[in-house]
Amino acid sequence: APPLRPFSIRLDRSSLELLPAGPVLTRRLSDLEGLFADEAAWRADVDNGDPIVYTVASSPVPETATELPQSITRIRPGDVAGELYFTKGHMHPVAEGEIYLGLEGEGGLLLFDGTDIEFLEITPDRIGYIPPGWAHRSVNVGSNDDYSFLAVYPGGAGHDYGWVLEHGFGARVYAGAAGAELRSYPQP
Ligand code: PAN
Ligand code: ZN
Repeated sequence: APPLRPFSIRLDRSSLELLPAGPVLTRRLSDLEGLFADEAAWRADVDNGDPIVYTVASSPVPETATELPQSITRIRPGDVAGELYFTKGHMHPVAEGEIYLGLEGEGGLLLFDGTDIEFLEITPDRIGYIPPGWAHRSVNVGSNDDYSFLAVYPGGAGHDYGWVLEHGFGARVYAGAAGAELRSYPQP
């Protein structure tokens, strides 16, 4: 496909929609198989309504090399046996950077390079920087509200979800008495 012509996109501040809109992806709990620590609790919640965990609404910019796509992820509040709702998480196989801009709610950005763990707090108007070579997962750490953010990433970077199944994230995020708790686990 030829490169796009210049155009602008409106971010509707009340609905947090991108206009014009592109494809929207919906991830239910059943799409997150093998990712939550408590498998039995995950299964029970899937059988009991299989709730939507997050949506990803893309702009019309395609994921092709040299283009710069954007999307808005909205994560619902919730947990599986105390483990807060999150995105699947991925590594970009072509090592390139990415930015997230917080739009609503309280989020956490869990980053893992296979050795080191970082956890960034993302609230409205805060930008999180994801350097090349760091797998990333977003967590809704708020107890009642959606967490939404805008992502801007290189269109040729690709998305490797298998990396996460193999390496994990080095840590999990739980609802604690005094807010979200990051619990790291031993590395294999
Ligand atoms: C984001 C993510 C989005 C959904 O746009 O793709 O938040 O998370 P998963 O892709 O891990 O399900 C991004 O990081 N793009 O590169
Ligand atoms: Zn990414």
